[in-house]
Amino acid sequence: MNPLQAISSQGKLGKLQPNNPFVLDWIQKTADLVQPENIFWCDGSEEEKAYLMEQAVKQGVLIPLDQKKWPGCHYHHSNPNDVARVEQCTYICTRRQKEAGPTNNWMEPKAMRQKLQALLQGSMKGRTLFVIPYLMGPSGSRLSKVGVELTDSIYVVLNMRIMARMGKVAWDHLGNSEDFNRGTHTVLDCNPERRFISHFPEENEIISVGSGYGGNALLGKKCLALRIASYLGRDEGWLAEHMLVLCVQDPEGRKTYVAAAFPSACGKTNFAMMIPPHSYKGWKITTIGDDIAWMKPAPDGRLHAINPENGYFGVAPGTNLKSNPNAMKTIARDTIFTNVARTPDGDVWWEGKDNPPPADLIDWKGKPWDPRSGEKAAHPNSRFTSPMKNNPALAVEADDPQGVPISAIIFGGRRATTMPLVFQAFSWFHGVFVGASMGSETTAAAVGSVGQVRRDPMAMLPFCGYNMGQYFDHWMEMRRHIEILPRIFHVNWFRKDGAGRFCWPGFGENMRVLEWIIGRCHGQKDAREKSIGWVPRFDDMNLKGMEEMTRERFDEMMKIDPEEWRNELVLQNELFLKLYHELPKEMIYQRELLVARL
Ligand code: SAT
Ligand code: MN
Repeated sequence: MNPLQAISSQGKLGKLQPNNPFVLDWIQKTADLVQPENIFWCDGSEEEKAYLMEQAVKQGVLIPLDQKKWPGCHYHHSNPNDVARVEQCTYICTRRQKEAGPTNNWMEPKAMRQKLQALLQGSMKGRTLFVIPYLMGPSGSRLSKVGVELTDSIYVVLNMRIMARMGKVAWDHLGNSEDFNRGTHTVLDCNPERRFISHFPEENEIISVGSGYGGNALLGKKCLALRIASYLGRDEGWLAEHMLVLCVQDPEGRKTYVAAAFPSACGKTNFAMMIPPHSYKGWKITTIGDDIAWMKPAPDGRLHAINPENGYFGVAPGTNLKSNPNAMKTIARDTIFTNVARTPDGDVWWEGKDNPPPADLIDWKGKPWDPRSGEKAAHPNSRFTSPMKNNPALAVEADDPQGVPISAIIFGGRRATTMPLVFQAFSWFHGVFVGASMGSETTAAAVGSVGQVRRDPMAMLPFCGYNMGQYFDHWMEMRRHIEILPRIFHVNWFRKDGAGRFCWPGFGENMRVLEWIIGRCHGQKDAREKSIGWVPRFDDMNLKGMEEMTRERFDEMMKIDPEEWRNELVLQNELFLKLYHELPKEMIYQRELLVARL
């Protein structure tokens, strides 16, 4: 008899257990350690969802919203000490420190396991251990990966079932294989002193303790789909990237697929769901993914991308009918809101929502909100978790096991100065350098100061599961395996003018930049060669209908200021020096070339 049955007591639901001996053995060992009262095998069904929602509401973990206004939607307050990713508690545990590299926290795997063992011992006494089998990526894709998360958080289960394909689909994909990610998660007493988000890439394992929030706890997302996956991708010849993927369809019906990397909370979800301005008749944007792309060279010679996720974990503040109408429709049902503000009668609100704040608002900490207090009602990193199938602009290709062929890769940061609206790299190697030297202002998505420019290579600084220098090398090495290389671009929606106003309106108007980018990919748009790359001139871009965008304003937005660039080179060098021992020579050449051109 399966020994696990002795402690599985959950009636008729979630009976779906696999026969896979590796799964059973590992779960038994974990259960022996954490000593749960029950084991609940999640099957991802609607019936199970209804049951778990009811349990979560009973336990006060979720608060139902007004079901007329917000059908199927719930609210969650997190612990106020647990509201974002914690980079200082995130570890890459490889045998050699060099493997993790200077940009990651490192601990020797044995030492970390010992520490965690002590914390996990008996940690689920009197609690239920949920077994979450999940598949990252479309069913039947050679790029998809199976993970199993063991967690004591019902909130995590309910979020994971939105964010990943959960249940039988994962067991079927796995079969009797040993090739799955082992994820153990427990909230413990949610004490920041006992918070460790630990990755063991050599064992394809994650152990996360002490946090129940987002990227710390939904292990399929940043932990597996970026940190572990980037490590696997290096060894298996593919890329796991912090990128949205979208499809641009032009009036002739031609489809072009674009991947774009921006740091957390810099508008990836908005860009992925963008609605073109009125003047763009016949143009359409559809969403493949809004946060993560797995990309592998395909037999057709192109780089193909899938979105490993099945839902969106998006930033709520600033989301409204103007900034992102598709997101507003997506979150209108079956959504879990975390740390936004709410009203006693089950409505939600956040800074930058369409309507002014309703009376009687309850802030993200659960206290009555005083508009004069100067405090935000919603936490700046408050989130919505929504199924991607709710997105009216969902691409038909989102579920395609073949993925989509990428024509353009865009890197972008949040920069008040220095970086023009857009430029194109001269070559793949130059593009890798542009991504590698990227900087961006920090946001509320991670604990720490906000608004400081830091180097965030390819928006992967917090997510690269191995040595960043080797990661650049892997990017360059990919060139040999892709026959038809995507073109590489850099954008900055956030440059400010002398008066401190944004130079560019952003949102739907970004379509104009996208049109230039895909025009470049198809050899249909002109540009001028400048020191930093190919740059559009005023007449190269479609600016029709933008009265405020005069030639002067355009030139100011596109300006390459020698003083600012001197400073930029110094900042870039700080990261490169840190990575010096593993930095590919080509990166140094690219830097020298840039210095010479400037
Ligand atoms: O909390 S998450 O890491 O999932 C969101 C983000 O930072 O991108
Ligand atoms: Mn992200």
